Amino acid sequence: HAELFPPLQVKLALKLCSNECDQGHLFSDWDSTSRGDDEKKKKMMHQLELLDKNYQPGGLCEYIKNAKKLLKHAKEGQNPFDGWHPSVPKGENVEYGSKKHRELEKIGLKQAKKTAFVLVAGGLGERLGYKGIKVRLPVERATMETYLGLYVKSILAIQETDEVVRTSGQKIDVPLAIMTSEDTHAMTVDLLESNDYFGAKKTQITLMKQEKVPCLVDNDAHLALNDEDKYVLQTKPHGHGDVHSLLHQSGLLKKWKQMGVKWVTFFQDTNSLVFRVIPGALGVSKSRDFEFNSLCVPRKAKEAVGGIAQLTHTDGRKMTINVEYNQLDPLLRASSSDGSGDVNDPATGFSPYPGNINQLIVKLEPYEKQLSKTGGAIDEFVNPKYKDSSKTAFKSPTRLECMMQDYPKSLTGTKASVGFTVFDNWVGYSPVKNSPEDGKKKFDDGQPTHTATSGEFEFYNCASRILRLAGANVPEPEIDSKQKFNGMSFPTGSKVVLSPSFGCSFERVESKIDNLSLTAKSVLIVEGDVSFENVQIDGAFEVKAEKGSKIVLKNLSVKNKSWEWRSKANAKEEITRLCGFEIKKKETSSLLYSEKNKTLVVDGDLSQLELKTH
Ligand code: UGB
Repeated sequence: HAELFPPLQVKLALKLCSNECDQGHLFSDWDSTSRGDDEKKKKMMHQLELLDKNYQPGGLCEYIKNAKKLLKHAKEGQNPFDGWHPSVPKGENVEYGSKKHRELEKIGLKQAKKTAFVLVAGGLGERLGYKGIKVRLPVERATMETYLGLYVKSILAIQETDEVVRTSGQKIDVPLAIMTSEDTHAMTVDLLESNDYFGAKKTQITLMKQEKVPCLVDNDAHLALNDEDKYVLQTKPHGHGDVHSLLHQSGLLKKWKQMGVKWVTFFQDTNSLVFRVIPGALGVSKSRDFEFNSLCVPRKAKEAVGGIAQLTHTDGRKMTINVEYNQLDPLLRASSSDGSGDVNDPATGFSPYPGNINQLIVKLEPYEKQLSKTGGAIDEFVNPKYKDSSKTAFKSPTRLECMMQDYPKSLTGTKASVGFTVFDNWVGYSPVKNSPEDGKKKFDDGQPTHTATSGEFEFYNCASRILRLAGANVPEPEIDSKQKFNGMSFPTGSKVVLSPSFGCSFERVESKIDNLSLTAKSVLIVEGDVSFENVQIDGAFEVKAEKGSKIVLKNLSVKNKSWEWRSKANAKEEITRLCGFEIKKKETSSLLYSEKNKTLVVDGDLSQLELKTH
């Protein structure tokens, strides 16, 4: 069939049919098929060429070689941690709002402006059961801000702090790269475009699309063809670890280095709290000169977050690394004297291993150097589901995967300093990963639910607690066990939304509060440069100072009927179904000010506020 294809494709086909690659089965029917299939054959060669190009370094033959090795290890039951002994590593524990935290934030905010941000958003989030991309989900429904909107606005808020000046003396735009996939790319572009890039410049945001990898049918790493179409290869996502090779291949790392960027901060698609802890964690990276810093929270045993462990090899090598949640229990069982696995420490009620929330801060210069050597390749793993204990056949095709947090494995044996920073859950980690049904099972099991419902309430509760730490009088949230959302109850109280432009560090928020109190039924939504002096709120209050303008609120007592979060089961509308509630807005007091370079002082005069009855 050589005459049908360009020479490079013929070369690739011959390589795939070589003894080493052993993929002759892909073409075994070709002689007996009619000429009518030529177009399909061309498409298949095109797909193979793309798969070859996308798996870097090494192409498809390297993929097959790696797969054979990993499948052999899996069949033999080889433990990837053979020879490694786990122990609890030492890291930096930071109490939000403490003196140490304030100092770290001061250092970190300076670094934040020399940081490039990378959002991995190629996953579809099947566990959540949401049709769209996860970054389109609203973080909360008081304002309907999306995850992507919140992230971009947080980056812009960092950019706005003081002057953002580089060595060239020019103001620079803090860069954001987003890794998408075939599943999420078009919808991500659409979300950005239809929201005018959430106020960022188009050139500030770079999209990098990750490609899928071919599936494997057996232990000999034969590639899988589609059941319905023998000219199409089955493919699946390769995992978030692709982000490193994409950053390398795209040339972004070099570009950022030239711009004066010092740090790269990675984060995931749904964690509304991530930017609350980034300034402090950057402060830790800078002051301890960490080349790699994983953000962590205290982890409940068996929770679906990886655990950071120090692994020491029998030959003396050491590494501080994430052990993924499905591997932690067997590793701990194998190495403990009493066979206990992933269990809580009775003294604290948490696993002794800090939970990796996959917010990673790397130092750009050594990272860029290291990737130039490795091409960004990350240790892979395979997780085949076998038909039976003979481990000879799979239930369905599998594929190799890789994870972004495994980057430090490539640093083992070097002098690189790898560390981690722990913040409390309430301020650092609130992902939305599970459907209401799976969340309910976790709820019954006493585990965090990581649902759209918990995500929304945790967001409000975090802001309320920050206000409390800043001296405001906001009641602690309480659980009303009679009020269930999708069968689950959560701590709830005042619903507070502090937008990134109100303050991107604790000190900035604190500087805006001088005697503020809220009742439990209150809703407070603040955006922009707003300060509170002797303000009492018992109702719903939205206040917004547009960019460049300022509002000072003094001696005010805002009172109205407020809003209510009402439980609603089996709603037709998708988001309502995921959250299990709808918001009944009764009355809202609101204030918007947009005069540039001016300050509006509202001193005891309620008539300046608009009262909306919905
Ligand atoms: N993602 C991609 O961009 N591409 C892919 O191919 C796959 C995913 P999940 P999981 O912090 O909560 C991770 O599926 O299994 C993106 C860590 O491995 O949410 O819950 C995807 O869009 C674990 O150690 O990951 O586990 C999303 O943004 C723990 O830290 C991100 O990758 C856990 O997250 C994560 O994808 C956690």
